[in-house]
Amino acid sequence: MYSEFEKIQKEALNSIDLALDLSMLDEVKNTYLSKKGIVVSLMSRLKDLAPEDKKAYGQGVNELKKVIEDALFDRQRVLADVALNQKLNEEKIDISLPGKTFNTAPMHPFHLIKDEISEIFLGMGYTIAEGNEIEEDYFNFTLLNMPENHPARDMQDSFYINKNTLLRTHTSPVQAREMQKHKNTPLKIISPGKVYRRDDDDNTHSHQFGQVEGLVIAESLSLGHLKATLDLFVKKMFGPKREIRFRASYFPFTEPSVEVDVSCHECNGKGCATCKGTGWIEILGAGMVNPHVLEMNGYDIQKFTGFAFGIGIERVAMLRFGIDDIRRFYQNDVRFLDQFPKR
Ligand code: FA5
Repeated sequence: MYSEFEKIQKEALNSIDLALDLSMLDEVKNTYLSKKGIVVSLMSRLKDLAPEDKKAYGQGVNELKKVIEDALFDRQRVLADVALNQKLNEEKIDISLPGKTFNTAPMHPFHLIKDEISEIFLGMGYTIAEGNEIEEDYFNFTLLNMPENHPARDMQDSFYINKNTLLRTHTSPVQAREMQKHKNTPLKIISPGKVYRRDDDDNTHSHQFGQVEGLVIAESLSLGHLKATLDLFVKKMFGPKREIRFRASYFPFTEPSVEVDVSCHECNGKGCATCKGTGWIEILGAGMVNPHVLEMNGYDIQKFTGFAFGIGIERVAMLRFGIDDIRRFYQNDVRFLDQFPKR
């Protein structure tokens, strides 16, 4: 009888050794240890044995069962390791391969210069105020001293959405909005953004362009403060060599008003097609805030004075990069755009 156990044990251990994967090992387990397996059928013979033989027989079957279980357990661990390693090998990622490169677009010169202008003024302690591209007539004109039928509206007459709403013609309505918001307290803001107006479309004019508005309100400001601020801006933007000039001008919302020109990059001031023979390119309008505008927007003119400016973003970019035609900003020609740095 015990030699039968030995034979079964030998066969079982041999089958376990020969199992090459977990499913083969499962089959071996079923053969010996399942409900219909060899070990259970050996145990079922117990009831037919003589009482004095039962103990030794039972022990023999249990030992056989234990040996098979242990061997199955050991082999199961080995085969599980083999399976895991095989899986890891199959799924191996070769991290030495070069990564995928994505073609990123260069920065658009409009945004390069808009950011650079902003940086210069942030460095002087200005903060950025947001404005609306769709603006009320009241803020775009009336609160800036251009009531209905004022002739100065003609210079910027624009794209109306309805009688009282238009695409803003300049960033100056931000002045009125900020003054209304901060009533009668000092202000030092810039506001970059897009503006739209009915205008010639030529080398230096577009019906859509960008401006950076600036507004400072404090006690005892003078034209000298404005001049020093713009002089510093121009030197930081173009370097000390390019010449600038202040030209007396007129805006209903500033008094006195000036226009600032920079010597033409194409001809160095001699006169060419780009500067229409003048040798200069206008980059911004500015002036001392008209006291009437301060008053209309809630400021005490006995206490406060202000200066303001509106810088043309494309004009500055044209001078900085030597761009001959403003229309290039809006033609999306990659040969033009690819010349600018990536970020
Ligand atoms: C204004 O728009 C005033 N709001 C500026 C201002 C602000 C004056 C605060 C006083 C105080 P002007 O129309 O001149 O002014 O435009 C300002 C700048 O925008 C110009 O100097 C020029 O650089 C740019 N610009 C004007 N029109 C065009 C155009 N059609 N295409 C491209 N740039 C333009």
